[in-house]
Amino acid sequence: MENYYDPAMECAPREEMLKLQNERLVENVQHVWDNVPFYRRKMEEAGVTPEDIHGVDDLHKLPFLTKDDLKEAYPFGMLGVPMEEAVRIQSTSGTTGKRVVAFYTQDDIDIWDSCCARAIVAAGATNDDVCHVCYGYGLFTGGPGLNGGSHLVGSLTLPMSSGNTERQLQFMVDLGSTILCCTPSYAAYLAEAVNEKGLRDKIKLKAGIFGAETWSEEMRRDIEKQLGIRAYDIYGLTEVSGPGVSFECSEQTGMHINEDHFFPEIIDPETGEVLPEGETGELVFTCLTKKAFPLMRYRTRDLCTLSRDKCSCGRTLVKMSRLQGRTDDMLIVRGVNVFPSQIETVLLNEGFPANYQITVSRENHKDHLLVEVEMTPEMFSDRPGEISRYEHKIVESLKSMLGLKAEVRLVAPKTITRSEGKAVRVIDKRKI
Ligand code: DLL
Repeated sequence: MENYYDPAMECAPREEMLKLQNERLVENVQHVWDNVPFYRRKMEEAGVTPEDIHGVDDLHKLPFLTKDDLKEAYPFGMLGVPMEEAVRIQSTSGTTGKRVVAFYTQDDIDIWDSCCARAIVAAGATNDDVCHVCYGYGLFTGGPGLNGGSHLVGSLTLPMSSGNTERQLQFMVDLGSTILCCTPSYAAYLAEAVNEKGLRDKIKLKAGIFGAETWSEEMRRDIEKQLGIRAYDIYGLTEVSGPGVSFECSEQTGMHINEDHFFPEIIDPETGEVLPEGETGELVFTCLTKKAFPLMRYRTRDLCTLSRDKCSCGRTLVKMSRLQGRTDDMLIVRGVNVFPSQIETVLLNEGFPANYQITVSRENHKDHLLVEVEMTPEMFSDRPGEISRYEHKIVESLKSMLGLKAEVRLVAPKTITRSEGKAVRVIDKRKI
């Protein structure tokens, strides 16, 4: 609905936004100093007090927070309000060790919902739409975040959660879902099922809001084509609230950051030095308004670039590029840096679906990179000679993209396990 497109914030002149950010930062640093002993100690160790912070130009004086800090502070060490003011927790999707738990006041949730509402409106939705949310609900932020945003917009919200593809399709058809919210890998799976069951003419989808995992431009075009929709990227992380930290607009060239709430920096992950606009590095966020879990200079480990180039949608909010990977998902294979997203780009460019798995193992002290990729049903019916020709072609393309020889194995359609949430693309047996 109109009022969740907020031009006063989303299209503010740079000086006005900067003024607001400066005021909000000064206030939130004082809040953290007064209420979060864990971070106050870090500030004291760095020899900095709230009096040293007059605005975002002073941000570099503040110490970073890392995931390890949050694990150390688990569960209540970063809580910034008395327990009776906290109304919700959510938690990261990590599978090993202690999870990070993030706290929210009602105001924090209202801010988060409004950020998701901005994303939903930017994807073209109004209160006439039917918003089909099949991100997971529960501790994961995907379901609750988009659900809250959809309510604010006034769309009819279907809180489907993930899984049970039959039911997803039935509701999609019967209730006339128009906006699909899920991970891109689940969207690809649903698209496959829609076409197989001949439902393409029976669905009314017009847009998708897909995030929570890396996906390539090629995968976007593929999903768009298969479902006849526009597919928009959405980014966020539990520690900083959840989905809606940034979102794509009609231009589809990166995600506008809700920088009235979350101040971004890009740093060199090795040295911690702040990098100029346009350079690739690790994304760092400072929460300007959140009170229950007010993280300062949180290192996300996500790699991207920031841009203030004029956007055709009229928003002036800074844009982050599609994620180029994470500092911790980069594989080093025989000394060569490999991002799974590079492999995905090659596979989709060669006309394969985004159903693949990468396995790295070590044999006789030598790394071995295996890429298994599903064939389309048409390729599967080709002669065996054709199949090995496809394999050879991918080996060559990977070699020119990565400078590395990989083993490529084409497998039958539907043999790689489908994901309903975040896809598991990489198995690194060297770490097991
Ligand atoms: O994945 C929040 C979310 C839910 C975002 C639904 C978008 C949609 P976490 O489980 O805490 O939270 O995982 C956060 O997921 O640091 C990124 O590495 C990755 N990620 C999130 N969005 C994107 C995206 C949610 N659009 C981590 N593209 C982040 C690539 C993404 N990676």
